[in-house]
Amino acid sequence: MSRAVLSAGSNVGDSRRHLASVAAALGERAVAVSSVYITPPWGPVAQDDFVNQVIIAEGELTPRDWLEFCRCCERAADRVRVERWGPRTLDVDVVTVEADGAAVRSDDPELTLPHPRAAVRAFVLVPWLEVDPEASLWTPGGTRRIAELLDELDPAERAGVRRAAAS
Ligand code: PH2
Ligand code: MG
Ligand code: MG
Repeated sequence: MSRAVLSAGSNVGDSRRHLASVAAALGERAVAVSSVYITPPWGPVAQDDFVNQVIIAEGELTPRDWLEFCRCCERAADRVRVERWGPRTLDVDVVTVEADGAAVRSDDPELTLPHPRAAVRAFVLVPWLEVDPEASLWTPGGTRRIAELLDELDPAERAGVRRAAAS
């Protein structure tokens, strides 16, 4: 059994429906689903706001299987890869995988674990904190509580991540 933290984002099409498709595909493997957050686009591309959500999932899946699951969700949302950091119907990233009680670490460029940018993205940390306030994350500087990582971000970045009204 492994436990994965997945981060989903969308800013094209029916974004709320695209996010909902991930938890639906997980079914009973979804053990915690955060609220939906409206988040300003991070990165060099000017684009619409995203909606983001974090899902904690458990199952008899390897890290590779979780990656394949994410890609399958993206394909089902007709995702096309146009531009790095650019607009997308659905992006589902594997943030961490815990197996046998330990965080899996991987330098595989296709699946780097933990996700190398998760520790500095408010749109990942804020929803994750909501569903697992005690969570911690391995970083090159040591294993850190995600609440602490959030405190170290620019307050404006944290404040930009707003919980959406329930739909
Ligand atoms: N994903 C990106 C680029 N920028 N910004 C926000 N707020 N949320 C995202 O999920 C996101 C982004 C590419 O993966
Ligand atoms: Mg991705
Ligand atoms: Mg991403």
